[in-house]
Amino acid sequence: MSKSIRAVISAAVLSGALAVSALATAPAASAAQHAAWTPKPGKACGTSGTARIIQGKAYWCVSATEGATPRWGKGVSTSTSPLTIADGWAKAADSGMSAAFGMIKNPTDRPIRVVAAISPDSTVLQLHEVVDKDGTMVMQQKTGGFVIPAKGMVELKPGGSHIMFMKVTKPIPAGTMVPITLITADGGLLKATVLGKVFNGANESYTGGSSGSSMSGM
Ligand SMILES: [Cu+2]
Repeated sequence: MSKSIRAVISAAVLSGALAVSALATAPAASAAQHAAWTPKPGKACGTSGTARIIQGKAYWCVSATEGATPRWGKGVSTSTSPLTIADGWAKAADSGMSAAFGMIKNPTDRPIRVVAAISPDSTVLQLHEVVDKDGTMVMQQKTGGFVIPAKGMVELKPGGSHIMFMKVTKPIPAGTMVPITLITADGGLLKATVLGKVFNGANESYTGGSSGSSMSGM
């Protein structure tokens, strides 16, 4: 998986067509470079789940329908989301994949849809669900993201919905706080930190990638 993501990123950077959230950790860029990274709405974006926040606008990359080529959406002006996350934590990991969990609460009287997430600790984050496929529990991208009901909540937990760190770029030791930002469909940003924790279990396979990667110990 890491190899294929790296290949996608390299191709993307070479073509100048798009950018990736890994750039959050890149050195400061010139104005010209910055402009070149601005996602183009409708353009293919490589890895679904890639998201960026540029000059007050949030952009995210998703497939319109299952299996379709993921493309950048139009930028949405950002604001502070009324959502909150309680008991947030992430599986401690040095590299590879990891996942974050917690209780996302919506205090408002309208449903709010979480569509993407970013973290400086992973190049791409995806919103995953776990489903039963022919008797095997597998995880896959949640089409449309997580809808948090009005005055309600959604629990992200091992064996269920979670925020997938597709490629950990900075080790997540147990006991440290991991920054993560959730992005909602209306541009709301929920900036949070979640606690790195040792966790073993929920060994679903991952079927969402072209490389057919799997991870254990999620
Ligand atoms: Cu997952």
